[in-house]
Amino acid sequence: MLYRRQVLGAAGRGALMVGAAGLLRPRLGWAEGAPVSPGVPSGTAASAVLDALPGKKPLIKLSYRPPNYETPLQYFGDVITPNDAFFVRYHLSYIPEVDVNTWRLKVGGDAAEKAMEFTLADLQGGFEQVELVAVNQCSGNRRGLSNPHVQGVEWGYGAMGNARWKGVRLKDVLEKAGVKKEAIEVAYDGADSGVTDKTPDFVKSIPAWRALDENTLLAWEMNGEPLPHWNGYPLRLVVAGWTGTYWMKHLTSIEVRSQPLGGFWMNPAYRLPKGKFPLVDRFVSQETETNTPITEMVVNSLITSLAEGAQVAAGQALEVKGLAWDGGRGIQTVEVSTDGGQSWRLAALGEDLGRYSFRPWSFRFTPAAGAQSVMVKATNAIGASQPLQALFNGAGYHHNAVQVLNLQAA
Ligand SMILES: Nc1nc2c(c(=O)[nH]1)N[C@H]1C(S)=C(S)[C@@H](COP(=O)(O)O)O[C@H]1N2
Ligand SMILES: [Mo]
Repeated sequence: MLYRRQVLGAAGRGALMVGAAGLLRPRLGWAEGAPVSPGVPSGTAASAVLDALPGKKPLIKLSYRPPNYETPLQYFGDVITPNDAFFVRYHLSYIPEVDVNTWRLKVGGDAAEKAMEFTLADLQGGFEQVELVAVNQCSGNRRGLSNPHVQGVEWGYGAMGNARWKGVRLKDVLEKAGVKKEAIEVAYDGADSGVTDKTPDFVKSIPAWRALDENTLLAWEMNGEPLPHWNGYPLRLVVAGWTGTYWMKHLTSIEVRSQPLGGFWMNPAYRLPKGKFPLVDRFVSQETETNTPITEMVVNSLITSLAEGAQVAAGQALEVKGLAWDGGRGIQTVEVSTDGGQSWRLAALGEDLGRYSFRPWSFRFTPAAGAQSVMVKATNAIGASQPLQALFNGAGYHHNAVQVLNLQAA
């Protein structure tokens, strides 16, 4: 029912490219369909189109069932990503439109003192309300840039967004039900499901310590509005700093557990080879000899004011703008190189909306005539930075290689 493709006008995608994305569309490198990121597999570039889900602006459609829609670069000019341009990621194809009047959140589990049920009004009225600006980024953001390419949704740069989330602390709700000493993980489920019984339900868990962290929220509001359907109406989990996989949408139940959660989406999905990434947040109850669940986002940055291949004026000062973010330690510096990485200079950091937010930055330089590259590298408060080459892993997670943007100055 929710899969009606909005008719985008007789001229279809051609008109959209000029109207919605024309200004950012470079002359080189991109295929016909949609402004996909340079470097994604050619099949993806050829088949991706701009398409609007109900209530959303045209986004880069990578798949329709389940809906996977990426935010085009043009919407990252603001530090807060607009709700109607915020990316959409689902694993399962049956996504019910939740009726908030009959919707309930169940809280229980073998490591909870008692089982409870909450309406949205119970949550809104029963606990301290909090707001937090935080980046929601898919573990597989930029997977399409993996070298060699790997299987999965071939995301470019836009499987992420930054929003002001409002809700209550998960901790406060769990404490109302009572958390037993033996609690090891907190698991949860959403209202969506597979079309057949064979599809494993999307159920996830986080360590108990992370569930009790004050920056883990049950959120009903995004940028001052109720959550859009496609971003989890009426309630979603916000696990600030951790990748999007833990940010369950259309949340229906929470289980405090004395045993680790099993199931496909915990293992083998969303795993990283052990020791490959500089992990800080560990998820010990799920670790194996060889791998670990993905946890917090790695340090990353993006140039947002210019697209790959853009033409710029030689001999005139050019302001380059972008965003930097990490898993919540906070961005310390952003450095830019305009000489292929030989020398790096500090960019100016913009407004600080908190350590889980995108941090805007800007940098001025004067391009000389000809081919000109701009590279950007962020470093966080604990000294973690971005590699020149992405650390390869089979699922294409945590792609945070230093971006190299090629411009033409004339
Ligand atoms: N119910 C439900 N919640 C979900 C998912 C899902 O498939 N179903 N996908 C997760 C993943 S992998 C990501 S990256 C984020 C994406 O959030 P968004 O669609 O609001 O951008 O939602 C998470 N929450
Ligand atoms: Mo994801």
